[in-house]
Amino acid sequence: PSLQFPPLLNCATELLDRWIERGQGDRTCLRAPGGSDWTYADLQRHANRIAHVLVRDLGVVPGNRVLLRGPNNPMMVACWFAVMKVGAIAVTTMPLLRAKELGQVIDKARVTHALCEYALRAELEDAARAHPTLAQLRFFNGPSGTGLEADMAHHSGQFDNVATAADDTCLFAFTSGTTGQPKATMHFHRDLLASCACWPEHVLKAQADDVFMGSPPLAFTFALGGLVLFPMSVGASTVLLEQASPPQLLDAIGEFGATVLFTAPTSYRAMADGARERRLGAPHGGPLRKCVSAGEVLPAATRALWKDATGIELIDGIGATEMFHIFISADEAHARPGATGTVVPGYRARIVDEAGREVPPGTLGRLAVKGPTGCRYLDDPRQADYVRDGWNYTSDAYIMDADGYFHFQSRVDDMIVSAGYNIGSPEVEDALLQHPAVAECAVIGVPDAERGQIVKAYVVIRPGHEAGAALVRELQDYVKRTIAPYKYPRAVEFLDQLPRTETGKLQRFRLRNPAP
Ligand code: 3UK
Repeated sequence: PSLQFPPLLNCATELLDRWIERGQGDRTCLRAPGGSDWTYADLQRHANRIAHVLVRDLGVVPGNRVLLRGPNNPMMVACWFAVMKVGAIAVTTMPLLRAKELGQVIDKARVTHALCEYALRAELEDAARAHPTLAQLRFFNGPSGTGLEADMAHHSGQFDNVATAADDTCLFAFTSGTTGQPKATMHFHRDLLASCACWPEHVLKAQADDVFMGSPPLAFTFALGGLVLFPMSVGASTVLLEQASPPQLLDAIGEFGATVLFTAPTSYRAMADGARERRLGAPHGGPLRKCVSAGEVLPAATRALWKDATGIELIDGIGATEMFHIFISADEAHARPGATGTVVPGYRARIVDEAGREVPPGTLGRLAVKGPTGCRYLDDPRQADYVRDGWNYTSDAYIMDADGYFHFQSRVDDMIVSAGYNIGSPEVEDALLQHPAVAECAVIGVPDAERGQIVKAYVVIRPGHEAGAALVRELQDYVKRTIAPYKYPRAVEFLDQLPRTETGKLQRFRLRNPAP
């Protein structure tokens, strides 16, 4: 794949129809528990029929915004490709959104049409009643012979894709909103194909016989890339799981023989014991060979735990909805504990100070990136803050070392300043995670009259340990022995679970301002 694209380009043609043109339509494409496997030709036929429904029955024209809503399953992928084929814009939404949030999405994206999993229809129907611009809804995976599938039966499995421009928008992806109002980011057909040519090509290096699997919802671009675009760009197959809690994921890895896995750091941590018992991992003779972690900082302790359990070195990568996918990462051979990795070929990255000037290696600053993908917020004044001179200014505080490895410190707004010291939460979290009593933890700064802020840790303990003053003291001493003592948590609170988004991200603002 190259980063040069012709003026007319449709990502469905490149990722899906090309395989049939090349006589490879019989390759397995999509698999799901309890369902039959779909070949590339099956997916094409489904997507083509849905494309006809969109154009002929629902009146979709290029540029219309089509909301997609459902768990990760083959029909969702067929709907997504159908939207690409007709030159419309896919507006992907997280399955857990309620009517009020769906209403915000409908307004912001000016959604006129929706394709939705039957089981998730109630909230969308409520939202559509309150937002009548969304006039056309079709439901799939409902009672047999009804809904979208019934309409599809009237149409041909052949469809001529709309000749979209390479820089026509095809996707509105909403940011996960760990803080503030969600923003919509716009991506072009060529952005998605450029993404396939960068990180997957240079870092992941998957092959046609790989079996992809993972937990994030397809509305998260980490999953749209990792579970749909990247496997299909190499002709591999992907297993779609509607539910992928750590135990469910462990079972599915065994059942389907997954070779490439995408999930969040906490999920690797939760699966480690089970993975060890099942002897998952190519070094132990199993099929699993590549494990990708993104969405949150990967603690060195979690990297070590997974390596010990499976023999597999995790591939960490930082991506962002704004950039579509991963731009700093390291493959198994180049991974360094405590570092996200080096810049992905195709991208440039640098660390800048408050004034936007590049700082020398070893200096803390804000991460800025530039490359073939980039941020375009839909109708949002924050665009001017995020993109300047083609550089995308992330919200992440990083240090680049002399070897060009990037070390995540914290989100810029989460940096703890205590008695004049800068303290990044991940470092304290990593120290705590090495203690046998700690299942999960989160560290934030809380206001303190004397020090400005103090370090506070929220800890979920493992079964068999007891919360209390003795454990607090033990954890504090442990951190003091593991990293610079001034970083130890002066406050420790035990919780049953940590507040997280649907994409596995910690919601630090909910720890700072607990709901009443
Ligand atoms: C944080 C990380 C440390 C970081 C994403 C891969 O997470 C994704 O997109 P979002 O828009 O969030 C972006 C923010 O999440 N983050 C993500 N990965 C890492 N921090 N180490 C990491 N490896 O704060 C970043 O700014 O939800 C990840 C691919 C596509 C994505 N959209």
